[in-house]
Amino acid sequence: MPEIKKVLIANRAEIALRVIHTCKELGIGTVAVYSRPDAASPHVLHADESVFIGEAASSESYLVMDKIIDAAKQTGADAIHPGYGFLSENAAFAERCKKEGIIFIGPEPYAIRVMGDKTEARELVTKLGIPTPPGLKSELQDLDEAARVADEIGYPILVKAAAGGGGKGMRIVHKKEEFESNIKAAKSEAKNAFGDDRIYIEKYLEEPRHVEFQIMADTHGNVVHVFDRECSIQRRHQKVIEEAPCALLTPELRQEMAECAIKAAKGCDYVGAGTIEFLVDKHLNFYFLEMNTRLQVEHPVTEMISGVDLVAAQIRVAEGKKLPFRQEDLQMTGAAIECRIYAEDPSNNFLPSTGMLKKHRVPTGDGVRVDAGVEEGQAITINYDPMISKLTVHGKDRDHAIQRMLRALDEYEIVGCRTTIPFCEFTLKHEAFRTAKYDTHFVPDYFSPELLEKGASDEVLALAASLLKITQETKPQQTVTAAGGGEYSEWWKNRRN
Ligand code: MV4
Repeated sequence: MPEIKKVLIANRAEIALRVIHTCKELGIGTVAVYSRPDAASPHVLHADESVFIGEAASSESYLVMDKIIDAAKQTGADAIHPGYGFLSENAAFAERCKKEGIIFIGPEPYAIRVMGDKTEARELVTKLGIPTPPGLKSELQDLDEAARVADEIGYPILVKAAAGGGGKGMRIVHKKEEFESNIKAAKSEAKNAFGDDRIYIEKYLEEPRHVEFQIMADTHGNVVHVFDRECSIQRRHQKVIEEAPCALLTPELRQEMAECAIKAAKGCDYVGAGTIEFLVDKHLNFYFLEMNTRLQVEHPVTEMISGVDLVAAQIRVAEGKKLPFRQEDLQMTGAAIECRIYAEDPSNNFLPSTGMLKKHRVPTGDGVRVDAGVEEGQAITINYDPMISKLTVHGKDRDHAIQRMLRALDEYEIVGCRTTIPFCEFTLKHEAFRTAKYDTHFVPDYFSPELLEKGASDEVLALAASLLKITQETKPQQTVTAAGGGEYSEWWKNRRN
């Protein structure tokens, strides 16, 4: 395999910048592609070269294989990093790159195809002895047979689309009488959404937690896991807050789940960075959900607890090099939390909040990482995902990471659009989150807009600041007491090394 000298990043915003950063550190050239509204975006300005690929609609730019391949040829890029979304889990695109002699930084088309088909993935991992939720072994063929299985495993039942994933095309069936009508509706929905009406059924797990494992595999048969993440804080299947490691797992359970994750990766000859998603129920039973064959949005929490540069590992593995670490070389240190900062209004049903980013002042300091795709002065439009940035912090333990995140959220200044920062603050202060006793229903169970702290106007803030100054100046000097209860508390340690 040849060395990669120039990478075209077939993506935009924060993830394009994330890949560019590592390429630069590795001395690899970078090519950005951009749509018309992205012409002056940071990912274009930071790349060595850039190629215009079309209009705002993704279907005319970031999703057009021919344009991406042409851009790579035109600039002499020897590899393409797809980021997440867009063409990242498109087996035909990976195949096309191969045919054109361009390295696709990701798994082989076979792995993308198998894991992209949720019933095939289910069949494959079941054969490998990995637990899946009780249900039909493969896609639903016969309605009477399916109804019998539903009776056996018991209601509620979840109907899922084979071509779905990420929560698209799911329906909960609560009782027998609603089974047939729901199956028919789900089929027609799936046909409309994916052009594929195959569905399957599973027992609906009631209060699950979403726990996923990061794996990394090379072309020499080495597969390691880079620990786990918990992503149960979601809103309409959109993750909002993720953490690593998952606070629920014991070392034994982590080991057992990691072995399953590695088995799943080996079972589809996986190469590169991948994620195996599980649901964990309140009895700590775990079930395989799906495998994502790409770098995930939330990969920074894994990088922070492991010290691994996942993008660098992806690139080296794509060159055919061996993984630079063995399982026993990897260690988890402390805890990390990521908050996705969206241009959405949490006090108004998370409505997209577009506008000019008049001010974008990001938090700084030890253990704070900001992956932003937009800069001050740029407009937030409805053309793409409304994510402004990912704010990730690392602390010596979970409590420390929570405190650090609250500090960082407080420091974050955005003017020009509403953001999900108040929602993140609400969550991080919530008892259920602080005690790590939460599941995928956190948002519907606990959140309502009235519970958000009212944002104060600039005048009120200025007044409050001057009042605070006066009270502090007149307050008697605080006495300094020793930290902890006599025990050496290591309060001075930032990380747990
Ligand atoms: C489930 C489930 C309960 N039982 N499967 C949602 C996204 C897709 N990846 C699968 N999902 C679920 N599958 C069974 N058998 C509940 C969900 C689910 C969920 C999963 C993870 C995170 C958030 C979620 C929110 C609602 C439902």
